[in-house]
Amino acid sequence: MAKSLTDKIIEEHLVEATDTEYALRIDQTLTQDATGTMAYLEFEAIGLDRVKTEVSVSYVDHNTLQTGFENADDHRFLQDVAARYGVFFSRPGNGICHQVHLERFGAPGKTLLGSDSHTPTGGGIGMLAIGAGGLDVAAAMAGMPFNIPKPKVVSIVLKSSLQPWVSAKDVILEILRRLTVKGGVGRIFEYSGPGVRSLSVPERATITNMGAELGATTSIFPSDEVTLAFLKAQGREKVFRPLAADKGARYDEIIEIDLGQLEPLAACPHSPDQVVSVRELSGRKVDQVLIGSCTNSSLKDLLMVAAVLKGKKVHPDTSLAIAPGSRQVLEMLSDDGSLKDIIAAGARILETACGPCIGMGQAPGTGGVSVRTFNRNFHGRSGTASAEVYLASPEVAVACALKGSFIDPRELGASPRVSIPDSFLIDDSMIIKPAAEPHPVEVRRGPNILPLPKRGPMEDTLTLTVLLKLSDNITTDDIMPAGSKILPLRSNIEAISRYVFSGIDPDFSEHAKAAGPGCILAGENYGQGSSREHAALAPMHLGIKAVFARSFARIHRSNLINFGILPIVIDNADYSSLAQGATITVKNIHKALSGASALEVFSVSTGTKLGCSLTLSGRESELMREGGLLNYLHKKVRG
Ligand code: MIC
Ligand code: SF4
Repeated sequence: MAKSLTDKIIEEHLVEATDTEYALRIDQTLTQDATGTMAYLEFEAIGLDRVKTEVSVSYVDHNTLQTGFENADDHRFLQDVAARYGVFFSRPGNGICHQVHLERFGAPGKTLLGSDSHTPTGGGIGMLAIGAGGLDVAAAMAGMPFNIPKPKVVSIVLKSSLQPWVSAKDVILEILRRLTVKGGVGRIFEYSGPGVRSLSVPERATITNMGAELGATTSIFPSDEVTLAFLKAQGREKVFRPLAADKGARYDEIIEIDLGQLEPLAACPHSPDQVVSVRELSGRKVDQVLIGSCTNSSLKDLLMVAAVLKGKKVHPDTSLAIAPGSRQVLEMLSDDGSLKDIIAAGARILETACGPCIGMGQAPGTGGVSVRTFNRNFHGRSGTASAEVYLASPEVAVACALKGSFIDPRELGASPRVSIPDSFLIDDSMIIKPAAEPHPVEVRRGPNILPLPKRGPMEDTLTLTVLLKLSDNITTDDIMPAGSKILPLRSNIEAISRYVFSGIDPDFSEHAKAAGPGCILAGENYGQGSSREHAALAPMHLGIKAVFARSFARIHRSNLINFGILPIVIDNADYSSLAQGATITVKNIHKALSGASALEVFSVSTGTKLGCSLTLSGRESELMREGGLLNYLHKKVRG
């Protein structure tokens, strides 16, 4: 039978298939510092001596602003732990995990599991690359398969090629416009068609990166002569293998996009799917432009930006800042003089890291309009609650920086032509190899790195207060905000839990602790966005035992299960009738987890039975019974 590319890679890595799930062998893992400290604490708790994957890499790119001892201590812990357990360590300053992984480790046909939701960036080079919580990545490093719900495979057929000034960002913005931030849940997007050949690997990676904003499990491009050229230029052609779907492969859905018909687009505040054409925004004043992030910080992107800026000056009322995605990109910009053009135009050069994308500096002024080449513009994520953040391509962003207001870059005249070189500058000296002998390595822990909190055994009956009633599409940034003040607390759950839901209710954590066991009531797509398991761990610490939602985002649902929080789907009528402050009783939990009978949920005030369901796979029920994934793994690995 003709197979899709997704089917082929899944088949090669299949450990087990049930009616609802695939268990996949994981070849590579990546972690970043904001999720990595927990992931390695969890790996340590599993109790193995070395990772069992082909390649595991620990990156430092999120918490690079060192305003106190915490982040530097975390970096040192991560470096020690990498040496000790057989993990490559990419030093701070070497670049953003997804960009560096694509350049130096990505390989077609391999599976990659990363503790970051934008891990699907690797799909640009033909990997099956999936984002997950840190504990799932720790399990993969311990050699355990990773389970995904059987996905729908969607074919996106690309036709013709992009017009000048239109770029890969516009392709994914167009898909977000059509499908929304919920449109990819349970799906893998597989790209094909004659338009694929016209896109370089970094452009493909922009598209697969931002597929995360669709809620997709992942996105993938074929591995072809363009992939080979990229790998050759990185001195890594040895890992190349051609990969594509068979002719006549069947898909669950098919979407066609004529690249030649696309125009420059932008996502308006406060969601990546609020997409309009840049023409419609024309003339609106822009206070700040930021270029970078794992979506758009490749050499190609920044060569384009430099070419547009050459000989010109940034508008006096607009601040332009640029964070190259990797040291390789920065060094090459410096070597060919492009960096000089960028600096001379008045741009502010930032460290090669996530930086402002995760609220590490560059917060806009009050009510400021910021145009960013990033992938998320959730309310408050920039660090300024009143800011208006737009997402757009580097071409649109740089045009706005020159003009001081929104402008369709096609108004700038002929577009500069840039292409990626035949060979990149290769210097892996900032990637430290693991120690040959693990045992002598001492793992140093700063005072902010505290042991993992534990959840007791699963209760059979729970009486819970509804601590918050929320609407649709609540993000993990809403649940567990990031930014320069809160991110340094990622290794200290007690301290970070004070900020749970703080953007919605600054006193939430106090209320939650005072109320006793609690739950959250939410609409659809609860927990969209990042993979941060702190959005489950910290609520667990505050005594939250269940989330009742209309539906859940994939990674967050898994994180809730991993930490023993019940992800219960509630029907619309009961969602509407319940109010904040209500009390809910959940009965029969153990029987429901063993499949013997259904969960029983009642509203205490009215006595009525609520329309709720708890749908877990066999494995998920088992680990819930054990009190979460860590206890379950401990048992499995140690026997
Ligand atoms: C993000 O873009 O939201 C992050 C920060 O990279 C997160 C991970 C985290 O919260 O540490 C993600 O995307 O998973
Ligand atoms: Fe870093 Fe932003 Fe990418 Fe997250 S989305 S990995 S914060 S650059």
